[in-house]
Amino acid sequence: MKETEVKRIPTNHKRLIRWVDEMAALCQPDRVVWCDGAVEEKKRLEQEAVASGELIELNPEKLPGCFLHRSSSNDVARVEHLTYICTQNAEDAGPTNNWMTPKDGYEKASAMFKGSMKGRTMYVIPFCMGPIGSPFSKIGIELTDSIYVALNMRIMTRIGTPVLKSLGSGGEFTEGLHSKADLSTERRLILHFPEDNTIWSVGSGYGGNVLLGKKCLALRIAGWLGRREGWMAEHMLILGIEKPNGDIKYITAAFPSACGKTNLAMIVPPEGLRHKGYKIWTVGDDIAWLRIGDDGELRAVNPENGLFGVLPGTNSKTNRIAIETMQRNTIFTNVLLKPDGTVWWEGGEGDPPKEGIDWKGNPWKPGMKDEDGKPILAAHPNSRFTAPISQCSTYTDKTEDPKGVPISAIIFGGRRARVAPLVYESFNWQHGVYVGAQMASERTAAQVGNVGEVRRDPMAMLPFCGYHMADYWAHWLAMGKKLKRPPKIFHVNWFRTDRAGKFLWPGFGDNLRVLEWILDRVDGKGEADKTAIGYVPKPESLDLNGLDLDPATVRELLSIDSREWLADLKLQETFFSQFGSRLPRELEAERIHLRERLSS
Ligand code: GTP
Ligand code: SPV
Ligand code: MN
Repeated sequence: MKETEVKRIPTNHKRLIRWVDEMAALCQPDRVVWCDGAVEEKKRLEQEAVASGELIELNPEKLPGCFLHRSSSNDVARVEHLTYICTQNAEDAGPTNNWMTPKDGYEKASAMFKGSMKGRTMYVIPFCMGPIGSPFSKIGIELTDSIYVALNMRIMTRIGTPVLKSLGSGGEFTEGLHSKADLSTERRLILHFPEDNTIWSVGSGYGGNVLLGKKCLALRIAGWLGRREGWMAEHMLILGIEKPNGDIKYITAAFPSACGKTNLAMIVPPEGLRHKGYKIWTVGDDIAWLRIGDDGELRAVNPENGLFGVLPGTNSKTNRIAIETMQRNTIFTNVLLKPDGTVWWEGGEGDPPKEGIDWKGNPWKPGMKDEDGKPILAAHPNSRFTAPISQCSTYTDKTEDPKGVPISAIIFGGRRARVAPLVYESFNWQHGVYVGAQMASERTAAQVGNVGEVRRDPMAMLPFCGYHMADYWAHWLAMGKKLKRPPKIFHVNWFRTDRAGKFLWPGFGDNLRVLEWILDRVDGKGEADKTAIGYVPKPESLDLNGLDLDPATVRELLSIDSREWLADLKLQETFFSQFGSRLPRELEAERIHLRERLSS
């Protein structure tokens, strides 16, 4: 082993220094580099990554400060089957999580980490989830042998010396260890040890598997902490809608991965509603930490500092703000490289380019087929961009407010070709928690698995709830009781289709028409029919001005088919049955009431 070379240790936090030493002894890097977060460091890392081929510099005139990264082709999405919660008792992880004992977890992963950083640099990245210095923020340290991870973490979180200062000589932090190791799926594990405030990730270099502040800390570990400390960590966007009179209402929305959070978080009002003068403010696009403020209101903070957004389908018609945001200082992952040093993906700007280099690094032309006759994609379906959230033109400095923004409505939503109507409102908080708990959605490319298959995904948290799902629902119910005015809870579905599989609802900017109705309901206005599943808008209570949608389609979008719902309820009952007596009786009661209402 080469003698580990440590440049300079910028902290006197003894436990931190000892832990870094121990992990370096395990992984045996050639060098240990503490990241300070400075601009010079960013430049240096970018140069190194370009020299090693991990990044490709894009056209500096057209896309200044932008880079392309190609991940290993077996490493393109979160791996839920390799993601574990490691607790002493299996019951604490619950039936929806993979589980190992901490002893097994540490042993299995240690064998993979052993010597995995030989010949590499170990970066020590101090990062803060939430504004630095806020009593509600959480600090983590990620040790990684990936320069790509280091560069992404500095966009996605607040990193470097200010974080170490805030940590002081004895502060609490989440220990995060990551190594790409050999990128083999056989030796890949994403392990959470909530009892030790520790995350170990090995064998991947991509997204939520390795940006440990994101799903691992800000959802799985934070959820565990939040349950003890009386707050919630949720897979939600946070958005402000300002009326011309200056009144801003904030909402959160939980949709499963690749089901429209980033898009809704920076929604552009459609032509037909422009005259109403709404302004949109983006507070967060993926994760919300929810707390009860001193005033008894629900408040939301975005713990992140950047966007890690889906690219396919993103263009200036569907999401103009995202396209503008990614014109500089952005890392593109797994997209097509065009001859002019810019990038493209399916559903991106304009027609497919005549040629380029695809996400795997091979020459590409439109219409190319693989040996099975399937079209060869220019970009991977889960290709993504990483950009600072502050570059978003709808960004608001409310994102920096340590107390968070007050929430008026919570929206759940899924990708359902059938069953779920465009929008409905729950009867009250308890029913709303049930609506979230019974949610289902078609699988997307954001995780390895069968795209399109319908699965229950409660509160869009199936892959991210770091403890027993039934206890998580009990926590939701308990939080509602503590709130002075619990926000109203809604459910939306932008993805209903006709028999030919075409979306019935135009989606994107037009979703504001649904948000308008939701805000009306919050204000005690907006007309609705009381149905078996909740309040559904009367067609005339949606402002469809400028939208060419025939009345039959609108009726279809808002229709509820009891037979379909009863069939769906069966699947939901099967899902609930695995929670046994731990299922909160309030949710069981809601389920029975729904069945009765649908059957009558
Ligand atoms: P994660 O980052 O994985 O958590 O995803 P997300 O929930 O932020 O999803 P995102 O907004 O990135 O959208 C995912 C895909 O859905 C993209 O291809 C979008 O173009 C598409 N999409 C978003 N909103 C709509 C909509 O209202 N209608 C339709 N048809 N597609 C949408
Ligand atoms: C998701 O899959 O929900 C994402 C992307 O937001 S990842 O960072 O991979 O979790
Ligand atoms: Mn997400």
